[in-house]
Amino acid sequence: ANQFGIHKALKVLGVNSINEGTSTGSQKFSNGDLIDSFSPVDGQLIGQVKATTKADFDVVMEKATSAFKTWRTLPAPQRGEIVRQFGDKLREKKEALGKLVSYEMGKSYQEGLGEVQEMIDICDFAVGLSRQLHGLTMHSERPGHRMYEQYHPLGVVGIISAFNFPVAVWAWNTALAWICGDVCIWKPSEKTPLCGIACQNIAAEVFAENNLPEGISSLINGDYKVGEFMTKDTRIPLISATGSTRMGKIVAQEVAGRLGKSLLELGGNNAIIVTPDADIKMTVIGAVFGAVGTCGQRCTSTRRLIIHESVYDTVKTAIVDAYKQLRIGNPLDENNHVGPLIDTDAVNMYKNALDKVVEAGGKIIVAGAVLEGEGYESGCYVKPAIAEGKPDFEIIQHETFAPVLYLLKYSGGVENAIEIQNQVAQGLSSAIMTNNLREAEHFLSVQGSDCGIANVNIGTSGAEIGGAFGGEKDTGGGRESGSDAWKVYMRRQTNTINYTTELPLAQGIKFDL
Ligand code: UN1
Repeated sequence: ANQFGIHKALKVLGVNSINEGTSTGSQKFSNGDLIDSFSPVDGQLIGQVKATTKADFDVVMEKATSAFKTWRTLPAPQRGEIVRQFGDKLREKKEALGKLVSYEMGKSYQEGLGEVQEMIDICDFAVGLSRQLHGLTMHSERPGHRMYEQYHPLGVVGIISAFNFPVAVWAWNTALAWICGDVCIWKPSEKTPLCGIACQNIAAEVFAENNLPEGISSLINGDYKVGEFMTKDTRIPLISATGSTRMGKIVAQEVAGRLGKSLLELGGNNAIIVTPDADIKMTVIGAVFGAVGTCGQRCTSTRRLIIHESVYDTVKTAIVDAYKQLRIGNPLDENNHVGPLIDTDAVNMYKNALDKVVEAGGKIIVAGAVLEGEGYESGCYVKPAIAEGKPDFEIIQHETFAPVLYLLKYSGGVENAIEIQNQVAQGLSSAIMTNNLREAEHFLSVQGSDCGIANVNIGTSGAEIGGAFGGEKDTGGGRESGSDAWKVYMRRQTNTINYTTELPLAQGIKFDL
């Protein structure tokens, strides 16, 4: 991989062969076992990270709690200025970080850069927002009274992120939480711990340059047990977790048990509806990128195409042809479209999905395969596959985090396609390809898509940071990133002020003494 400048990137990012996995900023320490980070690109050991022990975590909590007392008193626009500096550092290190994301996670270098761009964009968004943490004013029912609401920071925010967006999802959370006056503790996926080290190094530099206390940004590392340090800790009012529905249900119960808040961004089972009025060329681009981009490992990846019977064969042929053009290989080589899956467990899930769809009576129309030979030594490279099936097949109800696309046929009106689309447990992203206004509006209406994201003439993946990101049902209900997602990182307070010499009671109650 070094021909692609990986060693230089690691150096720029301050990632060593052995790294302290616990950090409160410039202070780094860690007493847990070593976590290995192997690249799915070439199977090489990139580096190791020392996991966080409970005792290490207690130090982090102490620093975070005390840093919060300082950070919350900084005016929000000044906090925005710190986030602006962080965004500038990300711009400087964009190529290096994009490369590490690509090498450690396996997505294409272009997508690695795109992910860092999302971090930069959310910083810009947060900087502007730092002057717009608006509440409302209300009219009091009593004379000489004023009522308004204001937003205060929550405190320590715990972030648990997944391997597939190893840096951006942290930034969506942390940039907003910071301008809101919160301090953050981040546990990245144990499959991409070096991305965590790199990001924390960048953040630590900014806080140190501004003489801000340790603990505004902290990093912990390890498996779900380290995540539990946070979910069980009553000093953490909000846990933001991204990952599988299985993980989300455990986190939600743990956090709800202590009446904490959780922000969940879990699995998707995203579909594109292709109607008789679809632009086929656009459909093919949207569907193919959605299904094979990031090797099918986005929570917004396209898993199902629900195609009208009248255009079914045309769409099928066009997509099968497009799959023939796909180049699979080292994602750092910009000639390739598709990189590896994250690890061999993921490869097994991919193989299992293909077996299951055949067992259920489905038909494979683009065969899958685990690639072997030169360049594929890691054992993580697979061929994107397409299968035809029925909407209610068990396996099609599941999110398989791999490039397996299911083609489903519908007949009659668009409402039939919408019914198929909505009949899965997940509700993240959805799309319709149509030039028919009635169909598009129906899809967006109350009787339409039940997902958090519903697009017209765009695929399911690649949402912009400016909108609220998240979904319903098994997707967890959380919203991150743009719009008013910031509100979840703050506590709301309603204030009523009496500027008279009387004390009239609300609801007209008389209480004479
Ligand atoms: C994720 O897969 O967890 O919409 C996030 C997209 C990206 C974010 C995906 N902007 O595909």
